[in-house]
Amino acid sequence: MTASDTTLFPPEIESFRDRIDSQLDIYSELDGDCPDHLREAIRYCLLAPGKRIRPLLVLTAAKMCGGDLSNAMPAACAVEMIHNYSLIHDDLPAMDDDELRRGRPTCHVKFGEATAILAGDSLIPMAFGILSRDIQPPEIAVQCIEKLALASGPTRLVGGQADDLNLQFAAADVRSLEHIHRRKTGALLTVSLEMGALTASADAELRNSLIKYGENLGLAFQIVDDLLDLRGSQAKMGKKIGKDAALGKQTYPAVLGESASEDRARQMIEDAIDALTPFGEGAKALELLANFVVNRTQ
Ligand code: GRG
Repeated sequence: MTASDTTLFPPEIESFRDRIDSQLDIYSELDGDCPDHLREAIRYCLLAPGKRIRPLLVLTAAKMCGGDLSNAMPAACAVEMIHNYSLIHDDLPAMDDDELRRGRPTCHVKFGEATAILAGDSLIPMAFGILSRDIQPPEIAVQCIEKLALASGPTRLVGGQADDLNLQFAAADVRSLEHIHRRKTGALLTVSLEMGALTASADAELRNSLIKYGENLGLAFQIVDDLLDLRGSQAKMGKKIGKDAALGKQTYPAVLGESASEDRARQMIEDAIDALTPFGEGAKALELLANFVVNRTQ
């Protein structure tokens, strides 16, 4: 997969992609006190051709709430950094032990395990530094820091990952799967929308509508991810597929069956779109994105 293949979003969202990539490039230049091999590893992962769903959600939410894209951009880059750290660490031998990510060797395969751990570690303070420095006014910056810290911490992203690793060989039901994925996958997607709305100083009704959309989108995203791991294409996904079954992981298709998983994902996408009612016509971009998520092949 190359960057030019990743035209997955409606045009009005796609047009933000280059700006996100340029800003990530600037943010990861890092001065001479950062060792060259560490900088190289950080940039190798961060600038790799990902789908950029989370930063695109930040910018789209900000736009829908009448905000200024340049004030939302630091939040867009910060959440992509946290996401990238989580991918680097998830790929490590101690976790999912993956050799391929975004169509390239994973960070630890290319740079060694110690550098991969440190590259992931680096992205966390980089993200919070950017939020504290570049979002105005400072009260909104503090709210973004608080929300992203919660979403990426031990009760959300990290906790969901910990439970997912522990559940690997246990019997699961839909409730326990959803409890994991609301935290592991859903929290970062939802906080992306929330930060976009915050940087636009949106009112509580609009923020809550985006949060509800994000929660449903997150679960649907994970169901589709599980289905793609079962029947997707390695070339399109840019990572090894069939790993969940090989590891004995509990997935939606394993628990519910493929067809019921598809139905559930579609229902969640409908619920996500319904949550956008307060935005009226302004919701078009997120409706298209929701439909993309459920129909995606990569
Ligand atoms: C190590 C704390 C920690 C968490 C890891 C990222 C993660 C949590 C697990 C990855 C396993 C996985 C397949 C999760 C499903 C959803 C997900 C996060 C997929 C990857 O996100 P995409 O598809 O990736 O947005 P790109 O590469 O497009 O950015």
